[in-house]
Amino acid sequence: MRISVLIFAVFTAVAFATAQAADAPQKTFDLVIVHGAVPAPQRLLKVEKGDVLRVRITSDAPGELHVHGYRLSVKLLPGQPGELAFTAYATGRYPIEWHDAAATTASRHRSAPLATLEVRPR
Ligand SMILES: [Cu+2]
Repeated sequence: MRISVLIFAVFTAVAFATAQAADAPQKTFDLVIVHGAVPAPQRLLKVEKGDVLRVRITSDAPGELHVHGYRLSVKLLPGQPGELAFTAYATGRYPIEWHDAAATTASRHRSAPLATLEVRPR
C-alpha cells in the first residue's frame, strides 16, 4: 500500500517535471466528439517527439477517451470538458479511441479509432 502510494507520487512528480520543460514546444488540440466521431480535420494529431501536448475534449455522450500506447485515458460527461496534458516521449502512430459508456465491453476496443496521434522524430 505504502509502496504504491510512493510510486504514484514519484510518477506524478516525473510527469509534472516533463510537462513543465520550458523549451519544449506546446501544441494544443481540440477534439469535439459528436455521435462518437470528430470532424475530419481533428482526426490526425501531428506532433514531434518532445512536444508538450494539451488535448481538450468535449463529448455529447458519456464515455472514456484512450490514447493507446501512451496508456492515457480521460472520462467525459456531456457538458464537462476533459483535458490530457502530456509529453510526446515516443515516436510512432497511436490510436485515440472513444469508448461510449453505453457500448458493451466486447465492442469497446473493436471500434475504429476516433483519431490518430502521430509523433515524428525531431
Ligand atoms: Cu481504448
